[in-house]
Amino acid sequence: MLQDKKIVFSGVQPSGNLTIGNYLGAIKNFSRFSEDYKTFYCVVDLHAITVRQVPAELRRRTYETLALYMACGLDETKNTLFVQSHVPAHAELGWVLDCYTMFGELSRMTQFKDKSSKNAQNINAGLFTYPSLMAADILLYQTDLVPVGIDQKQHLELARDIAIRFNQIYGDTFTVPDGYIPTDTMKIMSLAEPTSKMSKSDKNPNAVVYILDSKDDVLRKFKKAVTDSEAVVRYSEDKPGVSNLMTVYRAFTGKSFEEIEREFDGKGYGDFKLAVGEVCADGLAPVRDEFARLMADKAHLEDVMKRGADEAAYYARKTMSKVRRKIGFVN
Ligand code: ATP
Ligand code: LTN
Repeated sequence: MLQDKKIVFSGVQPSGNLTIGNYLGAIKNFSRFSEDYKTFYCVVDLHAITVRQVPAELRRRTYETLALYMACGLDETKNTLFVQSHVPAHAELGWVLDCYTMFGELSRMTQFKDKSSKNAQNINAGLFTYPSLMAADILLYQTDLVPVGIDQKQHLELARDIAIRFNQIYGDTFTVPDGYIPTDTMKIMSLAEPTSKMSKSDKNPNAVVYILDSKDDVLRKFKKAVTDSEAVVRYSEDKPGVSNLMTVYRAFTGKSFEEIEREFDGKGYGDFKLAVGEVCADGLAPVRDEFARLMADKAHLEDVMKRGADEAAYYARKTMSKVRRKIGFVN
């Protein structure tokens, strides 16, 4: 046993500007584990290239994603922050696990179906085997808990299945991980199309609020958000637009849905949307400021990623040597 604490691992792709969905559904929750767990938070650049990236942008976004982790409260001395491609064991274990993942399993992944319909001209093998690389990320660190949004639940279940399968063949090798999916903010919806997930790769600029948007942009986007014709602030499945705005408002204020309904009783959507925009912009302001400060010091970011990769590689090596031995590779 390397250490007594349980292990947390999660990753975010440097594939676009991060949204309030990434923030509320994932990153904001990461820091709650820093004290009681050994935490690994990774910028998953190997996953990002399953969709074509502009090299200079990928590089910039890798720095930005790391800086955002830190701006969202992840202290580099309490969390291992690193870039996936800096630890080659991810790719190595990814290949091994490809050989223990079934074609049929990968074919059932809804993210693959969704992304291949959106990238019909580039349905590459990496997009297909994305989930076994994600399983490698998780299993490499003997992870106990994986905080993610609900869209990743299916991938997580596959990671568990792969771990169980491998353990059944070779004896206990991997910890079987559990997901940690925050029920209150697990899926923030698009402002333009509130029945689909807010996604950083959405082409419609009004659908998505980015963590780094200016206050004016945040206010404008919420003002334009699609609602309904009832003009009553009430949480209900048949009011996806209003319910999504209430979820955002609740996340930034800590108020319950009942309190929010009372607060806006008799008021129109105009007042409500303005209030949601205000709390969101104000809640993000400290993150934006800290981000700007961190991005101004590239050398520090490079130092953080270097130390993170060294530490991650140490843990990864332990698992890989066990895996190699069990499979029958010559040492
Ligand atoms: P893309 O749009 O490029 O597929 P993404 O916005 O889903 O990307 P990822 O890097 O794949 O972003 O996800 C990072 C984390 O953010 C994951 O844990 C994911 O579950 C979470 N997440 C992403 N979008 C949302 C959302 N709208 N609501 C809640 N959580 C989200
Ligand atoms: N697939 C995830 C990103 C991701 C991840 C991981 C999350 C890659 N590897 C390991 C948790 C654990 C996504 O698309 N959001």
